[in-house]
Amino acid sequence: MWEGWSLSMTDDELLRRARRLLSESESPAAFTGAGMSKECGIRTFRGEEGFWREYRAEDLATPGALRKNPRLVWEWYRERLVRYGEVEPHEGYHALVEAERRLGSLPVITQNVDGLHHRAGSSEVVELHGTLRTVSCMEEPGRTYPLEPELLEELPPRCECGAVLRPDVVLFGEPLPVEAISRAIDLADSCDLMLVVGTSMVVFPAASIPYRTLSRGGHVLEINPEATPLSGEPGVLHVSGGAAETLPLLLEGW
Ligand code: BV8
Repeated sequence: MWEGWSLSMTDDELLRRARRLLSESESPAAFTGAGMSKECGIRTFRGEEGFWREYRAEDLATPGALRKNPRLVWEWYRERLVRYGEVEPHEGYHALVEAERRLGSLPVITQNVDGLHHRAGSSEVVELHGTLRTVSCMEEPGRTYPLEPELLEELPPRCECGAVLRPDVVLFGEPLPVEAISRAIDLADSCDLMLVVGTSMVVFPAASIPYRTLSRGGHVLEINPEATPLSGEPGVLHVSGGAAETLPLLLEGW
């Protein structure tokens, strides 16, 4: 039942409500975006540092850019991959794993391709926007290789057949993997609480997932230092804060 959370609540009261929502949840799920990895030192897409050189993700993460300038697109992905190898999951990731242990399950639906939820130990990670763990031949799409660092010594990486290899991420204008979006929809439709962490809620169809939970009377606990289009929706408790410091706070006292 939506009691309505007045915005005049103190931070302590907000945290107390947030802790209660999480600790009393019988079927929680999490939905994360680039902000989840910000305190690992990985840039977000649309924050102040959302540009890479003079490009935006929407310019680079497209099939056209990959065909027209595969070297440039791979320079961007290689830089990100190198960064992923330099960082560790922060306390917020481990808090999600601890919450999973206490609650029995906490599937994580993520838009991120940095693999940090896997490394932190979450049991189920649904990668809506694909992965950088593997690459595929652009001429023979079924031909997939693990993305080993030596593949990136020469850019763009090439298949044994000579064609350019593409990262197995979902580029703009491409459909999401059927299995991932179906599983995400099932989770959104069956969870009583969705923890939404570090996403600007602007990329669709991924951003429609938390709305599904709300539309069925589920609650959303949003962790983000900024407000998003989701923040003011009925059924959403927005806690303004960073993932690394806020998620561990939610585990206190229960
Ligand atoms: C599709 C690839 C159709 C891998 C990504 C107009 C309106 C609406 C939609 C569209 C439109 N025009 C086009 C579209 C569709 C388009 C889209 O949504 N565009 C947007 C930009 C308008 N969507 C698509 O193209 C999708 N495909 O629609 O296909 C179709 C269907 C059938 C058949 C054929 C075609 C595909 C979208 C997937 C694109 N690929 N990634 C990669 O390189 O990473 S998207 C990219 O954006 C990443 O995955 C990223 O995760 C995702 C979303 O961004 P966020 O994660 O939210 O990150 P952002 O930087 O935006 O925000 C960070 C947040 O963190 C902020 O809120 C910030 O306040 C917060 N934060 C900061 N610090 C912290 C923090 N939070 C917590 N703690 C902190 N410390």
